[in-house]
Amino acid sequence: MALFSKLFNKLRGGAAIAAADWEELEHNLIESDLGAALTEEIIALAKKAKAEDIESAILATLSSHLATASRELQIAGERVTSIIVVGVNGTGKTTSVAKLMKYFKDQSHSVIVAAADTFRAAAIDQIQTWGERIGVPVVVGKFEGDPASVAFDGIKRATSENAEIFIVDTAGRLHTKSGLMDELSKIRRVVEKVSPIDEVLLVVDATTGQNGITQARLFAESVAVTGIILTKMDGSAKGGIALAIEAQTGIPVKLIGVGESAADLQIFDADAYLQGLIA
Ligand SMILES: Nc1nc2c(ncn2[C@@H]2O[C@H](COP(=O)(O)OP(=O)(O)OP(=O)(O)O)[C@@H](O)[C@H]2O)c(=O)[nH]1
Ligand SMILES: [Mg+2]
Repeated sequence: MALFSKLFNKLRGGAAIAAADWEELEHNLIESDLGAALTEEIIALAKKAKAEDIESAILATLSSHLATASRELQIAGERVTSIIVVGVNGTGKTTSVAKLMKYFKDQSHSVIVAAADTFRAAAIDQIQTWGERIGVPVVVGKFEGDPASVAFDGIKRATSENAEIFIVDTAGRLHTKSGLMDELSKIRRVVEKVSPIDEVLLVVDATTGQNGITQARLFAESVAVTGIILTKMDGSAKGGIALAIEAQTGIPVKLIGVGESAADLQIFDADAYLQGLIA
């Protein structure tokens, strides 16, 4: 990433910053998916600052746009922790659920998953296959059945078996389809009848850029999203997107997906991320 390294190196070497340098920086920031507003803000502020203050001013601005809510996955401890995974079609929800299965299993937590995507028969197979591979029970329902009832069966089983982690995989949906958004609320409600929900994780595909950010913003307006899983970061050199998402939604990126296998999940480290942007 190192979006600012050229500028900072010039400044450190005492060189003057020419108009072409600012243009190049602006171009790189936009290219990195940082977004127009944030790019403009950073350029304007850097141009105004004294040469010796530019580096710290940029870092402070970038930092000020990070989400302030906790980035840690909320784990209940005393009772089952419930996590619902939501997002638009094809963003990587089911794969992320598989990654979470492995993540928690690796920490010796007992995990149960509900396959609440009943819209496609293949979706049920997909999550079942992951469950078998990782060794996590997957509660399934009938193809085209009621997703909320699968979630309900899942949380019942999770509580009766004293599982520590319960994860619900949901079907892809567009935030504009109000019927489908209502269905998510219904899934929430039925789970909450049995046990509180700790996390609603929105899966966003990093390679969809500004479009993905808009989807995330609108999606978050209709569901109480507690964190973002930013997937396909392995396929995107556009490092600015995590900050752009946080700046525009205020929701913390908690996890990133860096590949298609169950092990390809990383905890998002905001400090290391910012250092990577400027280094
Ligand atoms: N490179 C890469 N591919 C990913 C990542 N996460 C998911 N994928 C791929 O993206 C495609 C879609 O993933 P799914 O997990 O099925 O996506 P989904 O959101 O469940 O899709 P729907 O249920 O149809 O909405 C698959 O080919 C995954 O292997 C990632 O972090 N990196
Ligand atoms: Mg899926």
